[in-house]
Amino acid sequence: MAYKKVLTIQDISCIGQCSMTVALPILSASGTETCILPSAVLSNHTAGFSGFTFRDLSEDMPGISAQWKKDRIHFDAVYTGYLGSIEQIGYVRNIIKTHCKGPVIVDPAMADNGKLYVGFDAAYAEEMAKLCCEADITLPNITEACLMTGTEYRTSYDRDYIESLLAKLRERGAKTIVMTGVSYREGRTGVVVNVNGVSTYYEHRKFETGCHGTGDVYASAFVGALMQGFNEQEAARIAADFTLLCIEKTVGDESHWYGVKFELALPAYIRMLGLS
Ligand code: PXL
Repeated sequence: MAYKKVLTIQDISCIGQCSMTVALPILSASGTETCILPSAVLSNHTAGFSGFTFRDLSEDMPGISAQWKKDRIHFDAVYTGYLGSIEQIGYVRNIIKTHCKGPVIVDPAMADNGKLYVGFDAAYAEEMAKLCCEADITLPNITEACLMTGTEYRTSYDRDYIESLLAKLRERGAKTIVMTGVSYREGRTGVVVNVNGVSTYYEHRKFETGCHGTGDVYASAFVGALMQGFNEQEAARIAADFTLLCIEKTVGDESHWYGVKFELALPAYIRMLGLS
């Protein structure tokens, strides 16, 4: 069994089952040593609560990196999610350059359903687009892919629309693209994995109600599978099956509107990876 060390950079939302509080347990369950660099600390995530506190940790990043440098700390991969500011994207770029000796996986984690998350603007989206295009693998949803390519967001589309989004991302320099939430027919959705310009599609059932945090659950499970030696297509399928199971365990509980009960699906994830 591979034992890899990954650094994940994303926020700590104290409440809400997203970003670091899902990445850390999911990556650990995958048998991956997980180091963390919090981008910001929030009282809770920014979607649906009455408000939120936000402490940007950008300023701490250069010092943390300088200390790691003294001890020659390196990671087998770096996986980034929700970041705190444009300035921070620059720090993250330097940390990747200094400490990463393997693949860089960037989840833009900035928009969904045609809209940027509260607190982000077009300038942030543009800087994040650049980071995604520098990465070895990026995992945008359709909204994020549209923002990154200046394309009009549509809820109704066909394969040509998705392929043109992928082509535009590749023109901007994107390498492997894992596009989530791609639905070509009623009741079904899936993920397109584009490697070297060639797309494969994994389709699965679609739940009518979307759950918050599934993008983070998906990206974390994908990275965990990748670290275990699965290729991009296999990792994309495992992450999709796991995310579906997380949603299945959550739907019907209206008190749990803020996230998914991913903990209940972790044993199944471990089995999907062949670890038990
Ligand atoms: O799930 C993405 C995410 C991560 N972190 C914070 C968020 C969101 C989405 O709303 O608000 C703080």
